[in-house]
Amino acid sequence: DGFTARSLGDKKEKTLGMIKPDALDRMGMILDMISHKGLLVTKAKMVLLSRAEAAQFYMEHQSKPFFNGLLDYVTSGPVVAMEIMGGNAIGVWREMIGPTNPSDARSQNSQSLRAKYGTDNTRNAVHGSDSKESATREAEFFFPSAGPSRANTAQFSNCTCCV
Ligand code: IDP
Repeated sequence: DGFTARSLGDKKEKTLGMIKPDALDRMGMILDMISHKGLLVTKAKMVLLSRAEAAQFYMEHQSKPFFNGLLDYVTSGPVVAMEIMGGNAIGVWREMIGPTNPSDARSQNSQSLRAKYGTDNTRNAVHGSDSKESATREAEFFFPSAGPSRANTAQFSNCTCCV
């Protein structure tokens, strides 16, 4: 039987995941892992971020020494943004991706996504919201609920079975 949003019952916490440019060719495996954890991808979009958009997404890091390198990296190719839903989705997805630095990830749990697909502290394959507040802000960034369409992103009507 297929795994549907209906079977989530009241376990509908949302988080925002992003497959970064270096891991785009791992998308199939990443989607498989998400379903195996009992989470559901309820929205997805492939986007080539402009530098200004990337700076907006990562605004909390604008004063960090790695900010420019981070913008170079996340604008180097398309990313896939995903709204991921399920019980404790924020925590489960953070656990699945592992720590920021892939070498720490490899020493902690070799099965995490950053352990498997990350290269270094910048090129770490995936993103995940770290709190309810950032999940809301980041989901709104990629999947705005209202307002004018963003010029460079395709707008799709979203399935309403999960809301
Ligand atoms: P997180 O993605 O694990 O939440 P953050 O501290 O929010 O980590 O950093 C955002 C992103 O910035 C990281 O995923 C990584 O790509 C990059 N980054 C973080 N710390 C460093 C660093 O010390 N050097 C280079 N890049 C970094």
